[in-house]
Amino acid sequence: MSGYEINIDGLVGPTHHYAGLSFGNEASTKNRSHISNPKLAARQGLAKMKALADLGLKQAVFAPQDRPHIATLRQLGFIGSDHEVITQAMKTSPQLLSNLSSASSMWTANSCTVSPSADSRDGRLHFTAANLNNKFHRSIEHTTTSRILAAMFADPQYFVHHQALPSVSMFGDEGAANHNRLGGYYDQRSVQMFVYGQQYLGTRQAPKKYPARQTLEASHAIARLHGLDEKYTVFIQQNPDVIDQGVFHNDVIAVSNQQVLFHHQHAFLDQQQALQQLREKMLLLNEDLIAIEVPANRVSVQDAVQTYLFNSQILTRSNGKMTIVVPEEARNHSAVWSYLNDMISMGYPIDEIKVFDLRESMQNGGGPACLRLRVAVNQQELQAMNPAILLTDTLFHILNQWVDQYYRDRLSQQDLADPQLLLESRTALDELTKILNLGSVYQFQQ
Ligand code: SUG
Repeated sequence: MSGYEINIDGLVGPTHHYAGLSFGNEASTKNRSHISNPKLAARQGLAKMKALADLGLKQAVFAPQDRPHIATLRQLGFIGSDHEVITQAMKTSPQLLSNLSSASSMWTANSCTVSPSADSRDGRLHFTAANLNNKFHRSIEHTTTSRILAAMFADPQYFVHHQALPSVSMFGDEGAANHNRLGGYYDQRSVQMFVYGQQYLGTRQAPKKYPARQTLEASHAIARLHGLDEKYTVFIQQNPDVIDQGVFHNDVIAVSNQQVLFHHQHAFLDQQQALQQLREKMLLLNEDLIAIEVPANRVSVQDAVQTYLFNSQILTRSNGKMTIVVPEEARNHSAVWSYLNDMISMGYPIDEIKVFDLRESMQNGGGPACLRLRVAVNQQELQAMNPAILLTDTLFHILNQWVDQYYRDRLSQQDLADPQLLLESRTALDELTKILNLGSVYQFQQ
């Protein structure tokens, strides 16, 4: 194996709660106002990270954002001390305070789009922070995301950071959740596959009920910014009908690793044509596409949305074989579990299933793949990145202790106005920046 894929998982923030903020994401809507358990959420995420690091994979940690976001509340006209700002916001609209307190940055698949150096014209690794402009609570993430990314990948000799695209509907961008890379070794040129929900300028099909968050115009802009070669880039439209069934990101219906594309029969518009295009581009690199298409008569779109079968991680182990990482919900569903067990005996490279309890994140529509950002690097880039974010046994223990010290095991919407929560969160994040050697990445630190 040459090159590495680093999975950078979002550490769940201390204000994780269920606010029903994401129209089109059915789990978010369904679990609105449920009591959350931030401590358990963070521990569940850390347990997954540790298990993958124990498999010998490169695993890293992405810091959460500071919430409630006082700076935005001030921008919206709330004044006085930080405590007064929060109290007034709660009085005016608990839902508004929820928006500014969401721990949604935990889903780091949405933090940015990443193009490895092997694919870029200038031979550097490119990051574009996602504007996430379809949802207000997520649209405020990208400034801090950019700072955290820069603190993790600082050396300009290897890493390039682009600011988020203009925050308007035409350039709606959801980051890596709508992006896949197919090829051979991680540090060799591969085909980049951008999946968009809707073409904004034009008359192509669009979903009717739920929003298409990613536009073709945004995907094109990112491919340009990252200096990608058209010969090895494809733009595929997500099936608008499945967006209307709750597939708000492409990573709820398809996932790739190296040559493998694991996807549902109804994932894409004009599916066979789209796959043929991908296959042809991969052949230019002497790679064969291994398309694992799950038929609707084995797993319906509804089953996929309920269990997050495709929001799985497919990971290459040191022997070249692959493991699929799925949430507990996939094991608890008989049709999905039976398909998965059949699939691993079909002779594909995937021959092992690992199951994780990620219930706290799942209840807001975030499975194993939402929680991680994939960054493919070569040896020099691995050496050049911030080593303090890589998960070791020691870091795992430190982070668990840190969570136990600062996180609550119960949080409701009412609790968001508690000034003590702001203090706890800020103290926790201040300490975390030292643990992960991030410098001053939060506004309250300046
Ligand atoms: O953007 N949920 C997130 C889930 C993101 C999942 N990411 C990927 N599929 N890659 C979203 O819809 C819910 C927050 C709330 O309702 O409290 C939320 O933001």
